[in-house]
Amino acid sequence: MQMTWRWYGEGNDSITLDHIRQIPGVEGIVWSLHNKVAGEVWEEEEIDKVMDLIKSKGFNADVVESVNVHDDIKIGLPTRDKYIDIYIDTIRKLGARGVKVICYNFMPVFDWTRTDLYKELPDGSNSLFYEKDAIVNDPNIMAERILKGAGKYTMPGWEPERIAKLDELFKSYAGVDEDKLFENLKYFLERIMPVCEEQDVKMAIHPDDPPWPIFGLPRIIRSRDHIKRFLDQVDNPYSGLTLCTGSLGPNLLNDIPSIIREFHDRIYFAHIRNVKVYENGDFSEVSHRGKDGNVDVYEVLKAYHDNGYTGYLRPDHGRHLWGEEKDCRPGYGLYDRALGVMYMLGVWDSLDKRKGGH
Ligand code: CS2
Ligand code: MN
Repeated sequence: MQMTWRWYGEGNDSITLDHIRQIPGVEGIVWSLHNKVAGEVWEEEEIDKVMDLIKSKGFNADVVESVNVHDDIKIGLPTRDKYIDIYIDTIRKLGARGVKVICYNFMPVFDWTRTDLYKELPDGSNSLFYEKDAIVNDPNIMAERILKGAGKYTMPGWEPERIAKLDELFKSYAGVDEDKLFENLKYFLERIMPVCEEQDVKMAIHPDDPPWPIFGLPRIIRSRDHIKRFLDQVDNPYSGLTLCTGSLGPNLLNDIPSIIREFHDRIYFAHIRNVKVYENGDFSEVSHRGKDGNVDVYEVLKAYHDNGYTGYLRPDHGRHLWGEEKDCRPGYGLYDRALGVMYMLGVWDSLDKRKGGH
C-alpha cells in the first residue's frame, strides 16, 4: 500500500506541500489541473510545472484525480468523439511523464452532493452532511447552497459556469437511463483502453456519491452488482476502480470489505473515509476511526492487507477541526485527514507485524 494525499495545488489549497511532508508515511501527492474544465486540453508545460513541484518535495506524482469526463461523453452526443480525442491526448501526456493511475467519475451533472458543508457534530467539530429530505426536486437550490458554502474555492463538478446552465444540462440528459449510461461508459472506455495499455496508465472509476440516483439522474457505480457489471462490460485490467468507502458507505447494504475482497485485483486507488448514517437516512462524515461511524475501517484495511494490496490509498474527506473551516476547502482540511493517515497506518503496521509473526 502506498499512502497518498490529495492536494489542490498552489494558491488553490490552504495546505502546503511542506505541511504534508510532516505527516508520517505520505509518499505521493494526488493532483490535478484544477483550473481545467472537462474537455479542455492539458498543456505539457502546465503538467510539468505541477509534477516538478511535487517531486521537488520528495513525493511521487503517480495519481491524478481527476481528469473529468465531459457531459457530452456521458450523454452520448455525436460531439463525444472530439472530447474523447482530447481525453486520449491527456492520457498520453500523463503516461509519458510516469503517471500510473487516473481517477475519474461518470456521475451525470454533479460530482458528490451534500446539503450542508459545515454541519456541527457533537464534539464541536463540523463536517459535510447529507439530509435526505432536503434533496427535493430543485437542483438549483442545492447548487446555491454548495456554492455559498464553498466560499472562495471552486468545487469540482460545481463550477459556476456549469451551474448557470443547469436546466439546459438536465434537459440534455433526458433519455439517458441506467442502461444508456452504462453503454456510453463502455464506448468511452473501449476507445481509450488501447492508449492506456500503450502508456501503462490505469483508469480508476470513482463510485457515485451518494450511492443512489438523485434528481432523477441515473447513477451506475453504487453497489456490488453495479461494480460487477461495470468491470465485466470492459474486462480489461486497465479499467478498474477507485474504491471509495465514503461514497459506498451511506447505503448500509453495501458490504464494503466483501466488495474489496471480491474485486481487489481491479482496485488501483483506495479512498478511505467514514460516515455515520442516521436512522432516517441522513448521514454525516466522521473521523476515520471505525467506531465513530458505520464504515468498519479496520475490516476495510484488513481486506486490502489480506490480499497484498500494493496500490495507492488516501484519506478522503475529513471533519473540519479547531476552526480550520474558515480557510480550508470543504472536506479537505489538514487535521482530521492527518489523524486519519495515522489511524490507518497504525492499523496497517499492526497487520504487517501480525503477518510477520510478531
Ligand atoms: C472525491 C471525489 O472529494 C471527493 O469525494 O473523492 O470528488 C472524486 O475526486 C471524484 O468523484 C473523482 O472524479
Ligand atoms: Mn472518494
